[in-house]
Amino acid sequence: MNPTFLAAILFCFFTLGAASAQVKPPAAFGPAPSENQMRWQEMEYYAFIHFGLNTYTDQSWGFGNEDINLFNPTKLDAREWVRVCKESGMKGVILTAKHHSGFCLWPTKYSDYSVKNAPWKKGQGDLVREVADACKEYGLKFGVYLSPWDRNRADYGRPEYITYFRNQLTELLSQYGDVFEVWFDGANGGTGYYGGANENRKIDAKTYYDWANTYALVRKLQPKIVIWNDGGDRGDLRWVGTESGYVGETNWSTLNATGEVTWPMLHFGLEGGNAWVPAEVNTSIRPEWFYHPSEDGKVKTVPQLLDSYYASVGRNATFLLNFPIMPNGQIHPTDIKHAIEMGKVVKETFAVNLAENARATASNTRGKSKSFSAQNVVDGQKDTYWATNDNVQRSTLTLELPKPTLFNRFLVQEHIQLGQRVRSFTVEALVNNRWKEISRGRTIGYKRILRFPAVTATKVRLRITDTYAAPLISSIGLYNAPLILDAPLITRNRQGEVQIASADVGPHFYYTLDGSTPTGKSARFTGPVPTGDGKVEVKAIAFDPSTGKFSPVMQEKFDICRKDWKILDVTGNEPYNLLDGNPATSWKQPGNKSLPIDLVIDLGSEKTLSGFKYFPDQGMWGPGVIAEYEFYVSTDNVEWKLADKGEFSNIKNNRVWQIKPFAATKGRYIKLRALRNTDGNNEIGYAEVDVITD
Ligand code: FUL
Repeated sequence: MNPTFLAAILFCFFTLGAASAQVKPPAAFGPAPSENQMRWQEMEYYAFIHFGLNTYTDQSWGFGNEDINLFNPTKLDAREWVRVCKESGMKGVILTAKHHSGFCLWPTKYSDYSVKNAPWKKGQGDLVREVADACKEYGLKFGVYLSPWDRNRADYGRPEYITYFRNQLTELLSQYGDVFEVWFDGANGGTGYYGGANENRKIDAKTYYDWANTYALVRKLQPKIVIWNDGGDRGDLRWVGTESGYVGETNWSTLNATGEVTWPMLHFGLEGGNAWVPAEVNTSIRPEWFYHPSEDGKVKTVPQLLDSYYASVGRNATFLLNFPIMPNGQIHPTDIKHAIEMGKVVKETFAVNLAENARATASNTRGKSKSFSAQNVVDGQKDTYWATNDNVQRSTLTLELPKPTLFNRFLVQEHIQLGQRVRSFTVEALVNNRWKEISRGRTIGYKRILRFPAVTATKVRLRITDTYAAPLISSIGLYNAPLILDAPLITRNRQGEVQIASADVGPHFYYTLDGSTPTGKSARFTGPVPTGDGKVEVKAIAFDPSTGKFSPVMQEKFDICRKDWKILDVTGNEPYNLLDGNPATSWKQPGNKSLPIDLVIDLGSEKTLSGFKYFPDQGMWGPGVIAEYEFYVSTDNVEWKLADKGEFSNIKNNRVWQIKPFAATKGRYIKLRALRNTDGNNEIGYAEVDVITD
């Protein structure tokens, strides 16, 4: 036989034989990401930049008539912004090309309200170009925010505006190279300048923008883009229902393609939904999106930023962190410092997978095939995965570590290209020869990172306890993150129990109740500490057991316990948020009241009162911060004595504890009367209210 012919036959025999022995990959389950969504998801962390005329007027939302001559940054260098983003570990930048005020950061042909008429670079500047070019130079992706709502345009609300809006989109999506994401903010309609009309205009965000055709235009101009839209048709991504920097712990990347999207759907996704709409967590490094000098002291700390990282990237979402730009055109040094430091911690934490040399075995492997073996979860390849047979509901993957290993993070990823499947799982570690559950969760998705106090283990196992279809796990990582040792937060609840906590998980806390400085020999905090009814001074420190380092000391003085206090003339439990010792919870007076608005509390028995304390709501929207007050004391809730009155100076800019001493007076009832708030409306809120006795 001709040897070439024989070789051909043998070749066919072996290749076909091998192919028939091959185990088929699992079929997709439910919706799955598009290539664009997949590429976007893998970016994980990227920046928002808010800059515009609002920066010069100290506003959150410009009215649309702000003086264009104000826009004159003198130290702007977009390359520097992008360098900071890159150094912080971010993979892209989304610029507010046009915010609600309508002012455009590029010299659009279609409006005069843009940089071309501003003093900056004598009208020759194009900030969109500068940022897009800097992104190219630094290897970051570029995205744009184009507000659908435009408070400057005379034609806003009429069909002509849609043409204008699409013309602008066309400029942005065709003149600046690749755009990875477009952001269509949901805020829509309301009062505005509107070319001098100065009126209130309402539109229906679902129909007015004709999203179907707007999206078609976007996709035609930028085939690789993802669309974020909060106000209209389903985009490629979803908002998570809060701007505070976290998504639900359980987070499905699905919604239904049509129908209403409720808040829980935004925050947790919709289990079993028929469309792939993954979550993007957007938050600002400061309370607000645009720069306000009053927030220079409120830049999120490294632990707070890390917390958001774990509550976004670590929960199957991406993280979009905003930098407000200062009037001089720069990012504030504190923001730079915190962002870079946070990026460094993330990089160091996840640099080496402590499980990379582990031997992985599984209770079940698809067709017993090597292609789907457990070992794939630690092979460093993102496209290989462990899979079980199709009908397996519960399964276990065990990692045998070469040596006892200390870790406090567990990272796990599903191969989401074939759908999000896992519905619940636990993580267990073999510690001193006994299996111990160290964490558990419901969803995994693209990436899940669990935090827990450090353990030393020789084996770790992932137990899939419920899943829609065979679990496809593409990677598992173990890491030992350095603990961030900020001075701990000390609170005392209504029952008089003291709690000590920090942004990180894992530090030990030591405390004293006698005024002495805590050390590693002081009482260790293991749970709420009862402190009785009286006053108490608590000092605490955090300690990292793996480095032996301590945090600075935190000190708090608490007055009498508030357990017998009753808030009068209110219903439900929510008002008691203002007595719960937790500065993050608050209560707002019902909206139908007009000023002055009273808060009346029965202290349960007569006290000698010598002052009061007020901590304003820390929320961003309508917090109802009291600016002017009167404080009354009564023994019988009938006759009231004015104990103090005045203003909370600078509370608008700095929402810290307000402490107001007054001449000692006896009473059982107190009344905090709000005369004015910082926003000139009737909203009144409280995060905490307390008294000073004796
Ligand atoms: C919000 C806007 O109204 C804010 O000003 C900011 O741009 C933020 C990212 O989205 O809805």
